[in-house]
Amino acid sequence: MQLLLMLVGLGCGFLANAQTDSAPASEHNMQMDHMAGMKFDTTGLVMNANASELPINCDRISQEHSFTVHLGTEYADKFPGHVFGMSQNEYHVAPCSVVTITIVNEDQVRHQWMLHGLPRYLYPQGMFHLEAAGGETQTGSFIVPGDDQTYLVHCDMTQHMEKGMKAQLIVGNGSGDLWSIPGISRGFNLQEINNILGVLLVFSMGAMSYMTLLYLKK
Ligand SMILES: [Cu+2]
Repeated sequence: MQLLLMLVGLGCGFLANAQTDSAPASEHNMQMDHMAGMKFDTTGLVMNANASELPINCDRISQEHSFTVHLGTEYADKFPGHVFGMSQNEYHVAPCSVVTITIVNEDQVRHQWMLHGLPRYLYPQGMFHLEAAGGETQTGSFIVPGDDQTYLVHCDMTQHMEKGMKAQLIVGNGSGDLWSIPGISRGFNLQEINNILGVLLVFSMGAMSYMTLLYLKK
């Protein structure tokens, strides 16, 4: 019995030591991550934030833009067939501007505001990313390059983009609308393509029957 108590005591001591040892290490990691434009905790995360380093085709910050975006099922109501939504599906910003995004997650599930296509020498994987746990808010900034470009914004949680969490950020004059942006552009319509294929099939069958008849008449 005494041996058992000793073993339990040793085990607890080891665990307590492990916890006190790991606390400074995780604080250190948080600081390191913060320096690289990253911040994460139980409320969510900010990844690749950058409000000071200029893209190579910018010689100064031209303007500052701020947007507060609400995320949740409520914003899907006006778009039939959608489940999740964003309060804003299009953003217009000036080339070389610094853009600050605040997301307010009104759902209980996690949501993201993820922008793709930024220069990789400034933003790892070309991405700026905010993520908020249910009921939480996150804020982050990034600087857009100097050319006219349309960037994809979406939530990358499984099926959230397909169910409505998709937007576009237009720098300058942009490079054309992306497809399937709720309230802005049309989606990829499979039904329409099926209809066209159906008409072609009927037409080709008719033509073949006519030719067969002509052949038989000979
Ligand atoms: Cu989402």
